[in-house]
Amino acid sequence: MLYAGFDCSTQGLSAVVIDVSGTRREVVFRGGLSFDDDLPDFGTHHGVLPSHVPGVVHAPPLMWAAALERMLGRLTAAVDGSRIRAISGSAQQHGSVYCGASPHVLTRATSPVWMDSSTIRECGEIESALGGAAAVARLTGSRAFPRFTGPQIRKFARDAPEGYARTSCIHLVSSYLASLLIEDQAPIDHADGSGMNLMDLRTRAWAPEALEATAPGLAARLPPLVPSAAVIGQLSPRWQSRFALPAAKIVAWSGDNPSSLIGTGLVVEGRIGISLGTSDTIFGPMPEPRVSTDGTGHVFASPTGDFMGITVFLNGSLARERVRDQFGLDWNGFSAALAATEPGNGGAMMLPWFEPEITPSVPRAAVAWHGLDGAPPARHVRALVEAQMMALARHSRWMGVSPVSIHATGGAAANQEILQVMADVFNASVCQFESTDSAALGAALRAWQADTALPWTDVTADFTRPVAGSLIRPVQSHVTMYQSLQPRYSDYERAQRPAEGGPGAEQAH
Ligand code: XUL
Repeated sequence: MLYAGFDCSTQGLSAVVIDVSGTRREVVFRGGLSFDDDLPDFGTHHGVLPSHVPGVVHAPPLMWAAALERMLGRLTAAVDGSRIRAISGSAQQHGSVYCGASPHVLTRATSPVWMDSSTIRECGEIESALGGAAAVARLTGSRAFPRFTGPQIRKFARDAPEGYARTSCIHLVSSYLASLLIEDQAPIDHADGSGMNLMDLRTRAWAPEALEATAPGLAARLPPLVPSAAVIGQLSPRWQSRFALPAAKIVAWSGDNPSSLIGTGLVVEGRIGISLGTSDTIFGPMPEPRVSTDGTGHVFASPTGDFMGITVFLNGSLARERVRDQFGLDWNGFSAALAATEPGNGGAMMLPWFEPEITPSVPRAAVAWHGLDGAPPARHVRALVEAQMMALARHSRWMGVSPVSIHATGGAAANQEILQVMADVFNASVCQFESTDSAALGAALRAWQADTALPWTDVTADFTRPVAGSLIRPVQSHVTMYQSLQPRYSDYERAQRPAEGGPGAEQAH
């Protein structure tokens, strides 16, 4: 029995097929394609279209559709497609696709994606209409964010009223691709629906007041919401005959972060994930929909039926690379610098806001160093990594989760010295997890779980194992030291943040 999962990310589309026949638990296919390289006719650069308008970042939905078709071709050339029982998928969150009566008809040629930050005005308007940022966060799980779908829809309805009038159905990237597979308008799942500023997080229904505050006639243009484990239809006859596939069940597609939660085994409270990528992200399951009091985190419905919290820090590897290059180091030198310096760094600190930061909200780049004048490069490196870990810990407290174990993913998770600082700051054990295609794997696992209703721990156990030998335990003397350092770090962060304003700005605590 095979289950297939896709992930349509910013820069490419990947797929994973798992074989779970009998006692087998095996990944039998992994594939990925790059939008820029494999579909050059769409003219994207890093998966998005060149734009001259500040803050506007779009991509062509037909490129995602072409990528899905091409990947299905590769997949069926590699595995026996007739054994596929169910298919699900995930996609970059927040992006919106504007369709007519059929998902094959687009009423807007391009889709704003999550990197688009052109809707600051709309965020302000939506927040005012709904009683402020905190009220929007309480209702939808996040205050209004420029990349979230609601503000983007509002902008389209205002800037292109005719296009909006011709639009019958507004999809997320996930539900758009699911629609193509069933050749009908697919529903939006609760998890990806949480990234729109339109869904009532507690009832998991569209929030009428949020729809009202966003655009006229929006209720009629949104597909229904369904649980992430819903079977939404069957693979359409066209796909079946084109690729010799059976009438496989199509399970609701979801967002890449919710799918990655499953694909990295974060299905038990007390486990959290920290992804050290271009940006750093901390995310994990939450039993209750607590919302972020400082306005920077998000709560989404989780594919397991619970909730998940996620906080994004823009200056992740971006900042690590800047500091590495500033001192002419390579990654080995970076690790050696951490190994050669003392936890706490003799009181030296930094704030790594090389680019405007999402968490905490820092609207303009503003790097700060303290106590490091004339200090050797190694202490700068330690100051950076400690600052990043302190920020991850400080700005995830709102999730109310005390992590016992941390699943570290992303390129920088290969660095044991960074993971040691993480373990010491969080007072939790840390393991490195493979995450190259955690969202596509999560989608395949979701397809299996939806088909069988097996417990999540059974579904994830054999597919989400830590990298052998990667376990790092906290050192108690370092833990105590970092606990005493947290208030000083928090004061320093507060003092250094430039005057704020606009969406994403922190509210009073
Ligand atoms: C999450 C977010 C990104 C995209 C990337 O809120 O905007 O992680 O989902 O694909």
